[in-house]
Order: sequence, then structure tokens, then C-alpha cells
Amino acid sequence: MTKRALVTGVTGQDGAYLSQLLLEKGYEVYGVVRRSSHFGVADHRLRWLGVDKDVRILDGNLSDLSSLIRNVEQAKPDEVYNLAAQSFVASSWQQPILTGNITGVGVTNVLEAVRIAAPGARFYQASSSEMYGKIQEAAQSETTPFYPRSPYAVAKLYGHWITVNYRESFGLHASSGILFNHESPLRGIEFVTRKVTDGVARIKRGLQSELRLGNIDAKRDWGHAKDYVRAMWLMLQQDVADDYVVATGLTTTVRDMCKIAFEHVGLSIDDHLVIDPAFFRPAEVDVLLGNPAKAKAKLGWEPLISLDQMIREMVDADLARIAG
Ligand code: F7E
Repeated sequence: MTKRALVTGVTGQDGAYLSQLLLEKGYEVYGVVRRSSHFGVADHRLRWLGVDKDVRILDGNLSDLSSLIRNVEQAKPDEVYNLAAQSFVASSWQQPILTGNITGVGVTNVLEAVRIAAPGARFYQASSSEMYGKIQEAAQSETTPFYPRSPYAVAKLYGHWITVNYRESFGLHASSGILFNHESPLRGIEFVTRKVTDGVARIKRGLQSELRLGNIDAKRDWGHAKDYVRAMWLMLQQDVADDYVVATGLTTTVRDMCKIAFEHVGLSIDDHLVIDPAFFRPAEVDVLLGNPAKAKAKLGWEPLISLDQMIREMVDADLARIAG
């Protein structure tokens, strides 16, 4: 029997890589897309991976429960992956209510649609390492207390706990993946890795001379999205639903990540990097470092792509984009 998956946030980085993975595994993939006048632009990541023709697009919105019920009725999914969110932390101070409605309460809408229309389906919630915020333990695991530092992180915490609650209240097979930062050539341009790789490519090609960043002392545990969507899928193949940290177990400053990008094209960070207070956040998450021991032991999951490899891949993709 062909398995069927429903993916919200299908036009995002993770939605595109997850669709590719599921299609390779023989799934029928349905993607929820919110209506806008820009769809030809919105599906560019699916096109980049060559899977746009294979994903069946459904019109739905995380703030509209009846649309989600119809999406679930139509897709009849075995697995539901909730990847949709307002996912840019910095914007969450500018749009805190929208962030709460979509990134937080939107999760309940998806869970309700599953509970009403496909209670036997397995559910994945995209939780975030941002929930650890002001960290309470040097290496964060599934048992580390949370301390969110942005409206985004507060909303993700709600989404995480409502997932746990629906598992415990209604017996849904609902799992939460606490994913640390994960990047790729398909990362949105506003996130720091892609901003850096795109900036470095432009500087290399003489299109700009400086790269303006905020807090370059912040440290993140960065992995590759392609590795991380594999962990999502593995979670839903387990007999029992659970929560898992997905991380590399290594942490690097924004500055050192930047150096990898500049050095890859033979340039020096000191000649081009400008610190701009406009990119500092009202409250910062200074350092994140995940402990992926449980994912390794129970899912047999391990990241395969290093930060160095990933940043070089991203710079090369941005150089090619500019050339094209
Ligand atoms: O920032 C610092 C910034 O925007 C990383 C999302 O996927 O991962 C992501 O959230 C760090 C922060 O990602 C600039 O202050 C310095 O300390 O790439 P980012 P994020 O906020 O960590 C988590 C796991 C998610 O769940 C989120 O959805 O870099 N930084 N200068 C900068 N960041 C940006 N964006 N731009 C700068 O110029």
C-alpha cells in the first residue's frame, strides 16, 4: 500500500527536502499551501529540487481549522508533518500576535484536524531549540528545562506542549522533534547562514563590498536540513511516539561560520564584515548546543554533513545563482 503524507509548510526549506525524501520512499505527498498571489514564486524550492510536479498542492491555512480538516479529508494521510510557521525569530518581535497565532495556536488547529478527520495518522511537530533560549544546561537534551527568549520561542513552546498533551490526552501518535538550527542552499535569505553565503558570493563577484551583521558572538549548533528531515521521518516510523533532540553536538560562533564562507572564496572576513546594531535582537539566545544521544540511540540517526561542507555548498550555490 502506498503511504500518504500531508506536509504543512511544504514550500519552506524543510518542506522541500522532506517532500523529496518521502517521494524517494514512494509516498504520495500532499502539501498545504496558503493562498497568495505569488505561488509561482513560493514553490521555487520544490522546483530547485525537481519535485514540484510530484507534490499535490492543497489550499489551506494554519489559522483556518475547516480548511485543514478538508486538507486531511482529501489527503487521507498516514503521516502528517507540521512544518508551517512564522519561523524568523527577529520578525516575531515585530509580529508577535501573528507568530502566536500561526506558530503556536496553529499547531492546535492541525492537531484538531488530525483528531477529527484522521485520528490514526502519525503526527510530527517541528519544535525548536529556540525553546531552550537562556540555556539551563550546557548541552541541551529532551530533559533540559526551557527558557524561551522571543515571541517565536514562546509560541514554539506552546506548540511543543500541545503536541505532548494531545499524545497524552487522546492517544495520538504525536512526536515532537526539537531541531537545532539547520540550513542548506534552500535556506531563506534572512537567516544568518544564507545571508552570509549570499553576501560572500556577491562580494566575490564585485556586486557589493561589505556584509552587515549583528551579534557575531552568538553560538549555534548548525546542521544540514537534508540530514534533519531524515530524523523527522524516522520519528514517525517508531511504534511509540516520543520527543527527540536533533543536533550535531557541536557549536560554532557566527564569526567562525562566516570565516568558513569567506575563506572558501579566498577572501578575508576583516576586509568586509561590518557590525550593524540594526541586526541585534531585543533579547538574544547566546549559545545553543544540542545533545542528540537519544536520537542516535533510538532512531539510529546521525548527521552526515559537516558545517564546513554545508557552508561551502551554500556559497557555491549562491555563486551559481548569481552567475545564472
Ligand atoms: O540567527 C545572529 C542572531 O536568524 C542565528 C530559525 O530557523 O533556528 C533559526 O533561528 C544567530 C542569532 O536563526 C545576524 O542574532 C547575527 O543569534 O539564522 P538566525 P535563529 O534565530 O537561531 C531555530 C532553531 C529556529 O527554530 C528558527 O525558526 O545569528 N545574527 N547577525 C544574525 N542573524 C540574522 N538573521 N541576521 C544577521 O544579520
